[in-house]
Amino acid sequence: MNERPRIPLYITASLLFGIKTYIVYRFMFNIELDNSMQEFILFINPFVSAFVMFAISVWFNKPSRQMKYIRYTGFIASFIVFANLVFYRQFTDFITIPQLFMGSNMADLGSSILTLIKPYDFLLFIDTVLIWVWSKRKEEFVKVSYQKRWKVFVLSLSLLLLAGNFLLAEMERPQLFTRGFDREYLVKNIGLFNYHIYDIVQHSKAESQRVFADGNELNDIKSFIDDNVRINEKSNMFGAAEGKNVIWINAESLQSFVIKNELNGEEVTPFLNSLIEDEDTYYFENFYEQTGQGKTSDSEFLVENSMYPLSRGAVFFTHSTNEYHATPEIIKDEGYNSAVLHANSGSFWNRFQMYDSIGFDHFYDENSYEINPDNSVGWGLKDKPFFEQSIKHLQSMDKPFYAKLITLTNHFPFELGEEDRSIEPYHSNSNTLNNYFPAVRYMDEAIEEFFTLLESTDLYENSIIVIMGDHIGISANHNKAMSMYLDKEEITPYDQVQLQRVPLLIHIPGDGNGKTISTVSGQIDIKPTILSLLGIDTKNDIYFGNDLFAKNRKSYIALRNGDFISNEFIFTAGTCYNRETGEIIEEDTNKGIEKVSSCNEIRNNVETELQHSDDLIYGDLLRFYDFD
Ligand code: GP9
Ligand code: MN
Repeated sequence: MNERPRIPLYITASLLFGIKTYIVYRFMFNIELDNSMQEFILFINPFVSAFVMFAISVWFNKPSRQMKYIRYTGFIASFIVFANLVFYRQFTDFITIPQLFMGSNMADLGSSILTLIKPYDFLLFIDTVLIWVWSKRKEEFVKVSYQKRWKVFVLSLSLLLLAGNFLLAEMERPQLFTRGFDREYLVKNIGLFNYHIYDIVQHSKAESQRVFADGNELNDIKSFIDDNVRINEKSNMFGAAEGKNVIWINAESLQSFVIKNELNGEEVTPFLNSLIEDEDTYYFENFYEQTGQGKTSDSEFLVENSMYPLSRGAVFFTHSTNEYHATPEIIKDEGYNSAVLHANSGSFWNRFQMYDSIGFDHFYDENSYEINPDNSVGWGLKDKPFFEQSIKHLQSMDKPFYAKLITLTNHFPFELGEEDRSIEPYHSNSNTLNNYFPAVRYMDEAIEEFFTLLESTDLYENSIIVIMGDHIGISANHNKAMSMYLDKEEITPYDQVQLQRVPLLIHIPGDGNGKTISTVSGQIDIKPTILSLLGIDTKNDIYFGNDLFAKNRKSYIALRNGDFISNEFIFTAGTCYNRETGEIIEEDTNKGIEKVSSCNEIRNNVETELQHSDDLIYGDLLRFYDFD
């Protein structure tokens, strides 16, 4: 028998797993590295995490148990990497614990998920398979029961390595753990596994917040709103739509970059473009989506509550039984009847439950529609038949009503049959972006047909129609193709924020004063705007946005990750940009964001505001608030 030096299996497993994870970080996630320190931390953290994970095996006395531990741990850990990778391809983000409980949504993703899995993903399990096979062979590795001294030594070494890693991370990014709302920073500094542990701790902390809340927290929040958000004068549009129906169109994944833009010399959204020019339409060209992981549901949450969705998970899932004071509930007192129309399963995004909590009277879900293979594509009923069939529901509703129609066809992966394509796909390395254009055009045509239908009834004259893009459709994963389409050298962090603009059109038949408005604005502003248009006072309400037509509006729009857009600045990736020119004003090269002074004042406000909104939700504080 040949004499081979025998190494413990947990060492080999750690090395292989470390190399693999490093490759995934470096080449499969799109993690930004600004300096060599960050590169170094990103290089060491996979090995540290893997060692901590596998070294625990020495505590098992029986060698066979040690082997078993290493096998299963390796497999589970590989699966976690794989799941994050698939998730990342869709959301450019990492999984959070609350997200795992949105499993029913994940399952509903169906065909979308399959397009996110690549054939070469099986390579992620290669080390695990090797270790599995090797661990079953007798001679290859040291297989002994370790002495207590050795166990303690290995444990101490793990902790020391971990502490070293955290120390470097904290030096590189001060206050990483207290401010950790940017998941990419966390993953690049402490690694995927430690990030997940951090996330679990955060989750438990948030859960306990509700239990210990007693309502005293409201005083601070109320004074923050009174001092920084509330405007006391009414805008000149107050009551402009009093007594009218509100027909709200949630335009799935519609981003502003396609508006008034062309593909192969053709307009992408000819109808919306003409609607924007209409004298009855107010178009907001600097309107930002502010959603987090809850996508459509987050945009709905923002719109109805003027509060921020959560930085982790979808508030529709995590806090659907909270007390809210949302638009549908408020307008009920003014005689309004409210409904959502959406031809998808009512459990998706936990809508049944949440709509009840925010006070919608009725939900026309997929059971209220005739859906068959001929009128469906991708996610379900196509937008044209959806609008067509929705008219009769609108007609049957008690007036005045507030009705939200949620479209579906323009959803990732933007599938569309040849017969529904009025423009050809784009040509780039991203099929997602390529197919986006014909799908957007289809939605544009569907909305046009809906307008025609409305005009043939008396609904049109008696309603205002609002169209809003819910969130981005093209993630940063497609930046190469996007830069090609936009004719830019690259998509900078500044461009990325600007791509978070979604169209908002408020169409008021007979108004005649419509125009394009450039105010910096966002989804947080919708509730106060709608209520003001309907002539409803919000004196005592809790909200974080302003009437879009008001003077003296709050000067910034906060994005869910803490970035913001103000009249002067765009703050993102630790850098302060001039909003209009995109020029860098101050850069955070290395040592924390404290130095970026021009943006600092607003940054503090943004942080406080997001914190207050989170506290309201985590503590379920509105249950203590007297709105009258
Ligand atoms: C599903 C639809 C799409 O019902 O609202 O949700 P999204 O994936 O865009 O959040
Ligand atoms: Mn959506």
